[in-house]
Amino acid sequence: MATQKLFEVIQSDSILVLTLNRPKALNALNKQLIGELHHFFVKELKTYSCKGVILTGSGDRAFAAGADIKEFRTMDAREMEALSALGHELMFAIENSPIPVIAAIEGYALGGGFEIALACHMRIGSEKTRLGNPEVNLGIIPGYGATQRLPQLVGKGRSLEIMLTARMINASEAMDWGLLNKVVAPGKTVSESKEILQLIGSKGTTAVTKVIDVVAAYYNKNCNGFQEEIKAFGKLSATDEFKEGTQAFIENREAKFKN
Ligand code: DAK
Repeated sequence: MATQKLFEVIQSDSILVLTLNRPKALNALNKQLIGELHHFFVKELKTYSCKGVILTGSGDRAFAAGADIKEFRTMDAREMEALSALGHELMFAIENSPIPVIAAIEGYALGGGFEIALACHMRIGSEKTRLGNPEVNLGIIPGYGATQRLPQLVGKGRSLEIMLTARMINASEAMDWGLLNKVVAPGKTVSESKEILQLIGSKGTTAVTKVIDVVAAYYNKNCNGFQEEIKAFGKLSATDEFKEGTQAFIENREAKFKN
């Protein structure tokens, strides 16, 4: 019997909505789910014609309540290492996706679930959103990049507070700290994310991709972000998008980019 997929992909109006689909386990990330997400972001995404991706969880209680604790306590060191490699590749694929990725977070995003959200380009929460890294409660540390990505968003002191106390951050605090881009009513995170992606989708695709690349360069120790910006700027000035964008300004009309 074929194994049932643990996430579903629905495309509408050039936006892909990816839904983690283990509601009974609060969408906890088991090996299969990490594997499927990895396959999607590393292999399948490039075969779609789309302007944005939304990652969300099924049900109204959780984006994802972390790694599947029941499964990972049964895994040996070799399996853990293999999962670790897969998980890190997945997070880098999300973070470096040329297409914007937004996490639409209803309810809990904890541990590995929070780490996926941190790898996304933006995070939209609801009043019921709760974020946290409770790993120290289990005698481990975050393993999918939160030790590195969380300080990029909230700085060292707040990152240490989140990871050392394991306490959950509510939506208004997450908004104040810059963890969430916007807080909306429960049930509205996907529609809000769609609106943002439609707006981004009306811009020049190459410029959008370059913004993602060059901002990522700031956090890449092997890159000089300023040099990357200079190179990207030069390349963009030779594109049809640049011609159309500037022509539209002169003609006092909306730019129509051929994306
Ligand atoms: N894993 C497995 N099952 C989970 C789960 C999880 N993380 N979270 C919830 N569930 C299951 C519960 O066991 C329960 O199942 P049944 O008893 O109904 O069968 C069902 O989901 C509903 O949960 P609750 O009954 O607990 O619901 P409550 O509303 O009372 O509480 C909660 C919600 C989110 C506060 C609570 O469920 C909770 O504390 N969940 C665990 C949160 C957590 O500690 N998450 C794990 C963090 S550690 C790795 C890299 C990264 C990681 C691992 C490995 N490598 C590099 C290899 C990541 C680690 C983590 O994420």
